[in-house]
Amino acid sequence: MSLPPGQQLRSDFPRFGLPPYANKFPTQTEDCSIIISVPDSPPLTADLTSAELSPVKLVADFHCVTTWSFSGLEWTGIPFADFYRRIVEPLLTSDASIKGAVLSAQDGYRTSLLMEDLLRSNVLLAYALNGQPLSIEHGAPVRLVAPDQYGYKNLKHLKCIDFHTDIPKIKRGLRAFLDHPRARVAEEERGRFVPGIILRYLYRPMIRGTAERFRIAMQNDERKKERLANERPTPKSNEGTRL
Ligand SMILES: Nc1nc2c(c(=O)[nH]1)N[C@H]1C(S)=C(S)[C@@H](COP(=O)(O)O)O[C@H]1N2
Ligand SMILES: [Mo]
Repeated sequence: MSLPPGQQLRSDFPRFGLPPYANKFPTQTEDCSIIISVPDSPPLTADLTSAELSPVKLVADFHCVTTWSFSGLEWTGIPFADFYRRIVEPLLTSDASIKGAVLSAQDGYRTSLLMEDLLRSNVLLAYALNGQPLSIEHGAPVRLVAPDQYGYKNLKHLKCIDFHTDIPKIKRGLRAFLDHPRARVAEEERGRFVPGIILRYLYRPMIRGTAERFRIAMQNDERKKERLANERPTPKSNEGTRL
């Protein structure tokens, strides 16, 4: 199998991301609806499980900007282009054309994408992975899957999509520097100003520690939930204490 430039295959698919998000988790993991907004209209909630949207399966590889890749993930979800044509386009009032979107997640993570990248046929709003509902690790309840873009555009725990007539620029400082507006894997667009071939070597040493940090944070969160579940009095014992 040939990998994109600078990528190396991993044997597992880790929970991963920018370190500040390691300890942030979605508050809601069941409801597959997202809030969408277009210029000059109030926001609207769209349910991805609605009958007018037909889910598809897509087998794709996943490429993180730090150079790890994982091969052969089977996602289930709604093709982004179908969602856009059926749900978003009918809301557009002005004839100004939509050029990009900002995606926001339940953990506070945000990213922007160009419409030409979002409307590719292999982009999904995914809610299942390998036949199971998305786990918290991999983006429950809904995530973007854009296999031609680096992982950092594949936003997990998707909450809102805001469509814009200009190309949205949402990151400042170092984040802006590291965020390429397109982040195409095939072109090695890892960052905005530094060539991808250089960033490869800067990012690669960060993989092990980041994966470990995300793994431990997940483990701690699971333990915390378990503890809370055990501490919570059952309805029966509640009754007993009532006078
Ligand atoms: N909400 C959210 N989405 C996110 C991130 C994040 O920290 N929070 N990290 C991004 C990065 S950098 C990567 S590599 C992938 C990792 O996806 P995974 O955890 O399913 O492997 O999620 C992307 N989407
Ligand atoms: Mo990443």
